[in-house]
Amino acid sequence: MPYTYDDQNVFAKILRGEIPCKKVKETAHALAFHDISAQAPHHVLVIPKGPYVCYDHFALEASDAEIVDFTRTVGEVCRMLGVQPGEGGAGYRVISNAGQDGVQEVPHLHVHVLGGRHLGRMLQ
Ligand code: IU
Repeated sequence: MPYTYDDQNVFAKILRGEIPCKKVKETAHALAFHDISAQAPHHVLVIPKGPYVCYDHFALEASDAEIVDFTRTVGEVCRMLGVQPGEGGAGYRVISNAGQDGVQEVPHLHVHVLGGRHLGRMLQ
């Protein structure tokens, strides 16, 4: 087990219902909610319900059912927000920060879904 999961992190508390969130969607294995400090008109976080620290932890140790559910939830959130390109939306960005160099603030895997404005180039 390469990672130690801290079950006192804020997203663990949200999952346990100890802290409220503005829920967008909930499935068997995932929860999507609005980021409290939105960086774009649409800024939703999608987290798995299981105790995964970051993307590689989840991708390599979660069950197929968790991975499929989580991945589909990210896609469904994009469509719920109406940001999918070519179908009325104008696009989006999905980001997952990991560890110190990735500047990860909360040690529970989350992907940011950002949209609703031109997001600029991130990689040159
Ligand atoms: P990061 O990828 O770990 O750097 O980002 C964590 C995000 O979690 C950040 O955008 C915060 O605004 C967001 N967040 C939140 O939505 N609710 C909280 O209670 C806390 C952080 I603490």
